[in-house]
Amino acid sequence: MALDGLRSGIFAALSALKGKRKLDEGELSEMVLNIKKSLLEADFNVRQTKEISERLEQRMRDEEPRPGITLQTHALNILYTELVRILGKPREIHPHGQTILMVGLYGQGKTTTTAKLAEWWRRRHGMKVAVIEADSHRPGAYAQLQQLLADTPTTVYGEPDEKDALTIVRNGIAAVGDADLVIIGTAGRDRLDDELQVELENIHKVANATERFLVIDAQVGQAAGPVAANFHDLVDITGVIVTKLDGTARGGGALSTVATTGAPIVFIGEGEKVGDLELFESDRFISRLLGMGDIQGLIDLAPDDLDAEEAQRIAERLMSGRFSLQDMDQQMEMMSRIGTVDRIMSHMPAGMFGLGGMTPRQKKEMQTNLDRFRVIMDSMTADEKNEPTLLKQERIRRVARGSGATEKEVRALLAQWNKSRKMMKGMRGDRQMRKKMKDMMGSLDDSEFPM
Ligand SMILES: Nc1nc2c(ncn2[C@@H]2O[C@H](COP(=O)(O)OP(=O)(O)O)[C@@H](O)[C@H]2O)c(=O)[nH]1
Ligand SMILES: [Mg+2]
Repeated sequence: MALDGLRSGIFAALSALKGKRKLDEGELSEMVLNIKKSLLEADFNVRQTKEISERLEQRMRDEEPRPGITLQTHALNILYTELVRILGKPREIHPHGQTILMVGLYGQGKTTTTAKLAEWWRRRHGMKVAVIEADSHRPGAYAQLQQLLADTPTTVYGEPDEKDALTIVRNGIAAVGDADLVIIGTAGRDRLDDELQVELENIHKVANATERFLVIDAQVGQAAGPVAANFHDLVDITGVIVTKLDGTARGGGALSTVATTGAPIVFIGEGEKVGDLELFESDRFISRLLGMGDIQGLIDLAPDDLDAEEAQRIAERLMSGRFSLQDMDQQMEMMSRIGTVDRIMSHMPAGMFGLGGMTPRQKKEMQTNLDRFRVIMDSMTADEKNEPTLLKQERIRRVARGSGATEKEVRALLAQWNKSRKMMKGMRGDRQMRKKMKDMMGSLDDSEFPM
C-alpha cells in the first residue's frame, strides 16, 4: 500500500516498546525521535511532524494505557488519532445525477483517473456513466480515454479535431444527456497560467458541474498544497485525488499538505490500471497504515460476481481470525476469489496469518503456496483439519502420500498454521483494539478476534 516506508518506520519505532510497562525518559525520547524521522522521510512537513511528535510524547506521559492494553498499542492508538487529525475529515460522495469536472496540471493523471472513476461507479452502483474528453490541446487524449474504457459499456465522447474545448463540452453534454453520471476531462498545463485559468473558468460556467475534482501527483510532494489552494480559488474544488502513491515513498507530503487547504481528499490512485483506485477516508487509511485493518476496503476489493452481502460476509470471515486448518482453508479460498495476497493483506490487521511484515517475495511465495496447501488439506480428515495437532509423524506421512506432496511440505503447512495461530493468540490481550475491530465489523463474538 501507499506509505509502506512510513508503516515500517513506525512499526520499528514501536517495537522498542514491546513487553514494557513503562518507558524511562531516554526510551520515550528515542521512540518519539524515530517516529519523527519516519514522518519526515515520508515527507510530512516539519510543522506537522513536530505537532504529531510533541503530542505523542505529551500523551505518552499524561495518559495511562487502559487496563489490558499494552504500551505498544497505547502508542499506536495515540498515533492513529493524531494522524487522522492531520489528514482531515472524510467527505461522502453521492454520484447519481452529478457532473464531475476533472482539473489539474499536465501529466498528473487526469485522463487515467477519469477512466478509473467511471469504472468505480459503474461497477459499484451499476450506473450508466458517460465521460467527455475536453482536452483539445493534447492530440492523443481522446484515444487514451477510449482505450482505457475499451471493454466497458461507458460512453466516451470526444472530438479529436475540434480545437475549442468549450464546443466539445457543450456538444458532449447534449450528446450524453441520459447518463446517470457525467465526467468531464480537461487539458492541463505545466502550471496554472492565465490561458488555462480562462479555459477552466469558461468550462466551469458552461458545464455547471456539481463536483470539481483536482487530480494531483503525489510525487510533487508538499508542493501539492499550494497547487491545490490555487485550483481551489479558481473553481472551488470539492475533492482532490492524489495519484501515483504507488510510485513514491514520500506521499505523506502531498496527502498532508492538501489536507490543510480544506479541500478533502476523496480518492487515491495506486497504479496505472483502471482498477487501481481506492476511496480515501483518513480514518480507514490510517487504520490500514498502522496495521489495524480496514474491512470496508476489503469489501471494495470484491470481484464483480459477488453481491454486496456475500462480499461483506467474506470480509468478516477473513478478519474473524478463527484458526483451525479448516478455517485457514476457507480463508485461502476467499482470498483467491477476492484477488492477490498483496492487495488483500494491505487491508488486514498486521500480524494476521503472521503476515504483518511480509516482504514482497514472501507474499509471492504465499500466493503460490495457497494452491499447494489446499491440495494437501484435501487429503486430511475433518478431525485433522479441526485439530491439526493430531497430525504427528504417521498421519503426516499418510497425508503426504495422499496428496502427492513431500512430508516437508506438509510440515511447512502445519508450521504456517502454528505461527499464525500463535500470532493471533498474542494479540488477543488487547481489548481496545478488539473493540475497534468489532465496531468495524458489526457483531461477531469477542473471542473470535485476533486483536
Ligand atoms: N504508477 C501510476 N501511474 C499513474 C497513476 N495515475 C496515472 N498514472 C500514469 O501517469 C501518466 C500520466 O497520466 P494521464 O492520465 O495521461 O495524465 P493527464 O495528463 O493529467 O491526463 C500515465 O502514464 C499514467 O499511466 C497512478 O496512480 N500510478
Ligand atoms: Mg490527459
